[in-house]
Parts: sequence; C-alpha cells; structure tokens
Amino acid sequence: MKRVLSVQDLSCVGKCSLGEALPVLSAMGVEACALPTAVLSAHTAFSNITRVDLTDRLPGVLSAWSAEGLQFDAISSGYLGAKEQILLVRDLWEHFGRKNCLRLCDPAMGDAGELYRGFDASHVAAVRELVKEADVVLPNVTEVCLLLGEPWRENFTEEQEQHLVLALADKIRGSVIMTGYRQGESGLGAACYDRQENRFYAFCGRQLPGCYYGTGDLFSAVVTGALVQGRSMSEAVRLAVEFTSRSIEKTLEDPEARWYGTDFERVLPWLCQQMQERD
Ligand code: PXL
Repeated sequence: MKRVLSVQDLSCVGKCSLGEALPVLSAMGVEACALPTAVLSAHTAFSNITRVDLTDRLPGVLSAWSAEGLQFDAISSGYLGAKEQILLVRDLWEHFGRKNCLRLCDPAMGDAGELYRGFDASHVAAVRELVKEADVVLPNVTEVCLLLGEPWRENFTEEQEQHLVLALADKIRGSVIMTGYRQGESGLGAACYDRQENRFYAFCGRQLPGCYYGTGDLFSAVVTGALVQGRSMSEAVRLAVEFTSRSIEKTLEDPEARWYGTDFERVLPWLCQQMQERD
C-alpha cells in the first residue's frame, strides 16, 4: 500500500484540513498518516476559536520517525500556522520520502482576495519559497495572486486566469493546479499547467450557488490520492473536480447541511468506486 503523509492542522469542528484529508485518502485505498501542525477548536471561519500550536512538538515527532526509518510515497502540505513549519515541510520532503516521493503543496493561506486570519506578508514570502520545491502546487486564485504579488480581482477572465497559472509555473519547477477557475458563465473547476506534458488544460463542473468551506482541502486530498495511486495528472484533476462538485451538490440537496463545510462524506462511496474500477 502507498503511504501518504498529510501535514496540516486538525480543526476539531468544521470540515477542513486533516478532518477531510484522512477520510478521503483512506477511501482512495492509501495509508493516510497525519502530522497535525496545530489543533483548533474549529476552523477560522468560526467567530470563537481557541488553538494550540504544535510547532515546538514537531521536531520530536520527526526524530521518532527517523529512528523508526519511516518513509512516505507522498508528502502533502496544507494550512501551516507558523513560518517554522514551512522549514519543517522542506525537511520532511528532503529526508522522509521514498524513491520518487511526490511533494505536494497547497499554499492554504487565503480566499476571496483576503489572507486567512493570522497570516501576514512574511508568511506569504515564506510560502513563496516553499512552492518552488514542490512537484505539484495547488493554490486557489487568491493564493496565485499572493504568490505572484499581483492584485486579486473578483472577475478575472478565462484568459487572465490562464495567464496567472502560466506565470506561477514560470517561477517554480513543478506543476500548478489552480482551483476556482471559472469557464464562461456557468463552469467552475480547476486549471492546470502540467509540467510533464508541458501543457495547459482545465476541467470544469457546473458552477453551483453558495460558498463552501474546505473544498480546496478536499480537492488537494483527491489529487494526492489519485497521483500516488498512479493516475495521470489530468485524470487526478478531473476526479478532484468531479468529487468536489458532487460534494457541493449533496450539500445543496440537504436541508440540514452545515454552514461550515460540505456533505463530502456522502460522496466517499462514489470516490471509492472510482478508484476500484481501475484496480
Ligand atoms: O480550508 C482551509 C483552512 C484550513 N485550516 C484552517 C482554516 C482554513 C480556512 O479557513 O481556518 C484552520
């Protein structure tokens, strides 16, 4: 079995980060390991939160893993609450990867033109360095703008979004998969510069009403699982777009849906089936 390490926070309530990556990766048939960078009572969209930062505890975990000789087939980073954790991800990529280990980085630091609460320009500068070393970078449109130092706009055209993806690809060595890519009036999905194929492409689903937390984390987890299981980049992006839009559709159908996340749990059987069909 492939073994994947997901490095991000654990939000006790609110579907995001490890709370999504672990079930998604397990459903995809990979061994899901976690390195929680912080524990939050709930994700930062809640008004009242308390958090325990784990930065000081992480070097001890790495030492223990090193003594055990643990290695991973993919190491994927998401929301990192402290700059020191960015150095730690580099250390993990360098010392804990099996041969051809995939290095994935979701520069989870903002959305809708704003940085998440608690982040500043120095955090952005540190993430800018990290993405240079990744094989696959998975930003949303806001994060691409932050990484490029370009102003964000609510209504970029398709051509402008394509330009943003290619501009980021020019600055790094890996592939770029940008979520929140809009095609025409009604399509929403992801645009990719695939480094191996030296090609730009996009997949879109139906644009659905509303704004949903944690969809970027779901998307990253599906791409990670698909790539580590040997799917091509285009298959991985297509599967992640479809899983995310199915999760939003299920949420829309549910009159009791939570405001703080999607009903992705109801789409896990579909994801499992998609993976088994190819085995
Ligand atoms: O989904 C991104 C994310 C991850 N982790 C925490 C967050 C957010 C987005 O708000 O608050 C703690």
